Amino acid sequence: MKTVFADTQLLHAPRHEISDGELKPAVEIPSRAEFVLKAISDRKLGEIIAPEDFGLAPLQKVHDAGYLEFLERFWEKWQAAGRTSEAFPFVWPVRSLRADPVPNHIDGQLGRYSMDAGTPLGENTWLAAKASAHTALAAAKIVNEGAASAFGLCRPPGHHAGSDFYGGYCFLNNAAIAAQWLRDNGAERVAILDVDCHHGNGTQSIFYDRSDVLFLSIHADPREEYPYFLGHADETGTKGGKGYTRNWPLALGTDWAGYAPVLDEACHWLKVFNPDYLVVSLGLDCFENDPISGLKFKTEDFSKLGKRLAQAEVPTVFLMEGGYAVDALGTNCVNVLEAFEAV
Ligand code: FKS
Ligand code: ZN
Repeated sequence: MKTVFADTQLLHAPRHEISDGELKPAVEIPSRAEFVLKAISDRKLGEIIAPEDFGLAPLQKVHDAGYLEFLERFWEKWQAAGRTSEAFPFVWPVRSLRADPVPNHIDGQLGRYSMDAGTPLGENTWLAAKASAHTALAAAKIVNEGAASAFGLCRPPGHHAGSDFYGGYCFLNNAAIAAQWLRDNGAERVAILDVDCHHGNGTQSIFYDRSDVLFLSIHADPREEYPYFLGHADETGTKGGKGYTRNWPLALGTDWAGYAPVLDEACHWLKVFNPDYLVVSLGLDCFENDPISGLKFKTEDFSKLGKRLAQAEVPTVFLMEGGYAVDALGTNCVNVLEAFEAV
């Protein structure tokens, strides 16, 4: 299987995040990608290639123009305001406040275009996020050209980012951008299966009223786990998209024995939908030793996941999302991809 990765993705190097009520060392760090690259070459998964430049058009099909401009110009404005460190929002347009007009002040814009204070925005965030999206697009293109699968080593991740907001370490929704690009390049139906331990709220919201992109997500129950405000079982789509979103919130502590039947159910709906392509939002944070999440996969369970996904027999674009047990991240990731190819 080919892997796509751009060195530019390493330029987003957050130092801190707000987590557990304090400023802590960031966990979504460049070395995550380096550990995965090392496992890919050690285990000879296949060639690692850099993405071509897809420009902004495929990003504009998914994201709000004002939001993209905010990301692109952020650092310049931040510096003009005399700020030098990475940025965190501190005020949001919640219930009874107005999201529009978008404020002129950079602190207002940070709140308007974000969902949490756990996602630092820095000097090179835009460049790295754009490269991560291009990695997703290049992986989609490989599969669109006939390969059975491809891996986009996306980082920063994407699934929490909505049309006009960032959060959960995500800025551009790589999976949504890839799925939309596949739709625009010949596919009639695209399915997204999100197996990250956290609900893919951004991806769900982008496709919530559409029947051409199926969104399936298995994740820790949002009553107990980030992102807290979306991902419940009764969210199944709206308008023409009714029935084209499905969520399986799991109890904290769920292991492979509890997960496998749910994955079978998701694969059933995948089969019913009969997509031209499958995009997998591949979080590796269901791992038992992951420092920030509550599900209990063992290393060998990631191989079982890869094998089960292969049985769906759909051309598949894997895009990395979360996973923070850095020493095991490469092994767990390649376990999925290798097992997928072995079927
Ligand atoms: C733990 C605080 C956790 C935020 C968790 C974000 C999860 C991000 C992710 C992604 F794939 F997007 F990276 N705070 N004390 O893993 O879903
Ligand atoms: Zn996650």
